Amino acid sequence: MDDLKSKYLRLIASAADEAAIEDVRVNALGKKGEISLLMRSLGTMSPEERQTAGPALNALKDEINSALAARKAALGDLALDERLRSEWLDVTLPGRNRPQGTIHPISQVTAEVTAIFADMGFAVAEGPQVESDWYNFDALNMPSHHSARAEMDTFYMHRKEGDNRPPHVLRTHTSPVQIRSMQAQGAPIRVICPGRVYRADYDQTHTPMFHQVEGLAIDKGISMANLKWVLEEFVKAYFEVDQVDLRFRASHFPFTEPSAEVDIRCSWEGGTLRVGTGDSWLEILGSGMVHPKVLQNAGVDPALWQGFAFGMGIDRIAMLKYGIPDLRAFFDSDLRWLRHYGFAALDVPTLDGGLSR
Ligand code: 2U9
Repeated sequence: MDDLKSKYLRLIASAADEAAIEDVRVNALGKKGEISLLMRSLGTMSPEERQTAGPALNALKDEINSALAARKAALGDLALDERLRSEWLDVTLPGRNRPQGTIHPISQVTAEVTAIFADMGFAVAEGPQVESDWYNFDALNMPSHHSARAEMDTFYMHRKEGDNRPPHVLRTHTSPVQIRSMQAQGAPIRVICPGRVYRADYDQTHTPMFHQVEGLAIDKGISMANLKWVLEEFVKAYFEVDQVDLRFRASHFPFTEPSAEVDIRCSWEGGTLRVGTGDSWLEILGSGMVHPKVLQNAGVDPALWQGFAFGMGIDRIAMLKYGIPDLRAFFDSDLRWLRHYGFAALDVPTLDGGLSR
């Protein structure tokens, strides 16, 4: 009996879970268990033998039963301890409200440019990316024989066989939006038109889709002087410097007359751009006085109204301001690049709060 007792107490102590405990119980005290069989053999003993073996067997059975119960309770405690350890939660930790995504540099720069021109009284207008060739070309003083049209590497939409009307195009600039804005609201008007534009061109400095922002101001008595002031204010605010030097170089665009390309004074010391000082010039935009034919095409009388327009590449000015070396990375959706060059979602650019932080 002592052998049985130590054997079963050892098995119970080493039982690792409830199933193991149950196995031990069946082997010892089940119908055909070792101790049960011994108890059944009491009937075959002499009365004297039974008098000592009976109470001893009962005591053994009780001891095994309470060892089983104790082991079961201990395993339950261990399981509870483990759950308390692994499911522990510090409810005093602050909430984790950091957004997962970032604002793409192109969205950031569009917001910055919009904030600057909004402060000077310009509204924002948007329009379709698939345009008729009239809005994209003719209205802008680029008739079908015009060489500038051929130079624009235009994407043409498909026409059904036998339909000889000129095909629609993916707009090559946002200028059609200014035409639509003038048609809708007439003069005076001040708008900027940011958005996607398309040209069939792909190399280190060109992607088939890129972003432009164009501006238009039409009123009575507007001159190049107003253009120059607006652009100076823009460049100072955008590059976050107190002083800039602009250089207007005579140029030619079909939709403006006279036309000028605008450079800003800068330096490239140590490979980083500094705007305002230095001996280098950096081209950042094109501009001019809106051609009278363009005003007329948009339903505005050029004898009463005149104004200026300008256009720039958002991708290009984003690269310059934020030191982004490769244009094509803008459109790769590379998460590491987006985390590096992206902006915090809650930092909305404003002139008083700061454009970029
Ligand atoms: C209307 C009248 C005139 C918009 C203008 C430019 C000059 C210009 C380029 C800058 C870099 C295009 O993205 S880019 O390649 N743009 O140089 N854009 S004047 O002139 C307009 C627009 C609309 C009704």
